[in-house]
Amino acid sequence: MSALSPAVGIIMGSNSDWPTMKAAAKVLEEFGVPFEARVVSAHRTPDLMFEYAATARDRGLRVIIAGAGGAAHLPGMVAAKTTLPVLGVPVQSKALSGQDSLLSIVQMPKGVPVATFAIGEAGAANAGLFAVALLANGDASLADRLADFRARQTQAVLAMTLD
Ligand code: RP5
Repeated sequence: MSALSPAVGIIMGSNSDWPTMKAAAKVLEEFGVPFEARVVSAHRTPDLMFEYAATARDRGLRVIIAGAGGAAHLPGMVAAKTTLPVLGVPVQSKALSGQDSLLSIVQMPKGVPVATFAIGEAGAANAGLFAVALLANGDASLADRLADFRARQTQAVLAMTLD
């Protein structure tokens, strides 16, 4: 996390989600995007969740990445209380392997969107990259770093060999 005022808020329903959500934090760190990360639960800390979402824009956040597992209402409820873009990450649950999380997050009613990512770490990393892409719209240097990242990724794949 950076000393600069955070542009991205990473929230999650439990500290058990952190091993997954760390993948988003890692991406933001790599791109030098200031962020904050904390546990905010839709069901277990509903008042905190409302306050977090309602004050997010005034605190300077530009994007919220919200991860949750099971009955994963956090991204949708946060989206209900802010007009900031909310990126939802379905955390892999034990009982249903994250299918429950995915469907809970993706099936938002018309009018309150949540951008929904893949289940687990890949989804968290992509939510981080998507946050970078959103912020890069108003930041040419960040846009250059994102283009460099893509170019390096392309080169890495082109260099792949098989036994
Ligand atoms: C959800 O319940 C959390 O997002 C987490 O994925 C799941 C399990 O939470 P813990 O029982 O590990 O705290 O609210």
